[in-house]
Amino acid sequence: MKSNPMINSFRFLAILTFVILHAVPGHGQQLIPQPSELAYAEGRFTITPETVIVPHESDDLAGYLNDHIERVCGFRLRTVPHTPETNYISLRRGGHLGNEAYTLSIEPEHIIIRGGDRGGVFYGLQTLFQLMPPEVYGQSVASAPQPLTLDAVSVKDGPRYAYRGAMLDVSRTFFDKQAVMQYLDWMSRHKLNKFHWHLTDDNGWRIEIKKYPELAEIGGQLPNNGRKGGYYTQEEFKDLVNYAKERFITIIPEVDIPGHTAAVFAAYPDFKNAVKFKTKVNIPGQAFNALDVDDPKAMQFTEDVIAELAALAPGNYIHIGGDEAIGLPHDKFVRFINKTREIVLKNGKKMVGWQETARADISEGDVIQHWIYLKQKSENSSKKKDNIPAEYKEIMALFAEFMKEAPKDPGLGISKKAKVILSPSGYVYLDHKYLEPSADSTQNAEQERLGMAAYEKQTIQEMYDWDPMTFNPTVENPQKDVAGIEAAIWCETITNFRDLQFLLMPRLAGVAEKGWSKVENTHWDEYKVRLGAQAPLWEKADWNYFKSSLVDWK
Ligand code: TNX
Repeated sequence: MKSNPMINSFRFLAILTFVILHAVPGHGQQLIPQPSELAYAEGRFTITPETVIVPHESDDLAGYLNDHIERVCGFRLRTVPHTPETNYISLRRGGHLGNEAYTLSIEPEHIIIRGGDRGGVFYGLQTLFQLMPPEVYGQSVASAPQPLTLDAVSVKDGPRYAYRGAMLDVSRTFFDKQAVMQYLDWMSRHKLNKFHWHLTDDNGWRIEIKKYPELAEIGGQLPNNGRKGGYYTQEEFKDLVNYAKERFITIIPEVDIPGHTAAVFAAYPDFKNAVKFKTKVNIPGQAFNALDVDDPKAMQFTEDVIAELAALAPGNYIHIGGDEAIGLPHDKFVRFINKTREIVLKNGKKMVGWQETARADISEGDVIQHWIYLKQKSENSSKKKDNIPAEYKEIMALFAEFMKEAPKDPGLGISKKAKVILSPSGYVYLDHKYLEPSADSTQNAEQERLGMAAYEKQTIQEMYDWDPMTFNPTVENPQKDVAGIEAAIWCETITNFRDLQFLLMPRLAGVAEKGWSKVENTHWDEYKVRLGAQAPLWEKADWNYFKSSLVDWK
């Protein structure tokens, strides 16, 4: 490219002035997930009010970029159809890059982001934002215009897995539309692309179903440890589908059936409950009930609910739950899943189920989610069992049987040609309590309160140190059979959005890195430095993250 001496000398002055105002720390050490390739170069580019955006087509993603620039710089850039000589940000496509892959190059004359597809451009932008000052994650527009200088860098990047998910349990604690939007923002910032929305469980039914209004009206307002009830109207659901789509996130809605259905029975007590125990059981998170495949009313209900959900969610997948149907006879469980799977397929969708669904007649195109994988570091789990009252014997025996079967599920599903999503609880269940202390003692009470007591506490390092491809020998050929990974946050101990933030971060960032980055680029010692560099961004976003004492927060 020809360079104009006038522009060059102006740029030199501009750089001198603005680099002092806006030097970006850490030379890109703040990127999470770590890109495949990253190289620093000489020089800098300064975004000024004269900089223009050259979108790929019409206004594609330029508005989104401008929203972020405005927070840092206080001005928006013009978009132009043709690439000028210099001083532009170009958003391009093609160049033999794969889906979601991108290159980002910041040079003194310009910034060029090239994506293999639109998702790739989007992720190139996310990387660019992480190189900007923390205001980029703030809520407001900069009050006075200020140019922004960025160090020259060249990034070549693409995902390890096509499926990079995060699950949110809105049943145990309801989160409104605004909170879900923020959750989606945080996912997209870390290049996660599947939002698994756990919409129903014992504690609450959270999605309006027109044919069964009591589900949300009664099942969404159950007494729930003093927590607010609530549900999403279908309109809100659609808004969130669109909000997610703008962030390259597909929504995978889950109705958890046949078990975990106390909210359904509360709304429709005439449905037959296929689980009957002699003792009335009260184990937190466990209501022990299940829809009965031999009850025509319950099956009509299943059919109607899935039809409405399929019409609402444009993605390919519906998650039917299927976990922990303890006390439901095996034969009834299998027939229920078989029937429900047919309903999902009939509605033009594919089925995802928790790993137990591998026990039914699943097949090619189905997906199972492998979750039962604890890391027991000590013997105190058996001690806990001794404390369980004698009248629960029947249930505990069934539980033991259930857990014995569980390690076979992934292999069983694979033998039936299903694909596997990895959500091993020991690594990606973010409702584990943090083991190491916080670097900030004002977090002690929260740390004590939040997370499931039943799990052994884990440090953030222990939960980061794993490789999805090798951790579990029951998945023999992960290259072929693993679709991707997914973090899960269950909300039994969470009472509000601040609590949720506390358990989500920093661990969600670590799971995102395991889903995106090459395995050779994910080492704790190096990762924790990048993690520490997130602090200014997360502070600016007013996010209540756990300040692990294992990390030097900047
Ligand atoms: C198991 S994971 C459950 C949930 C609980 C979670 C707590 C799964 C499919 N079922 O019902 O909330 O453990 O971590």
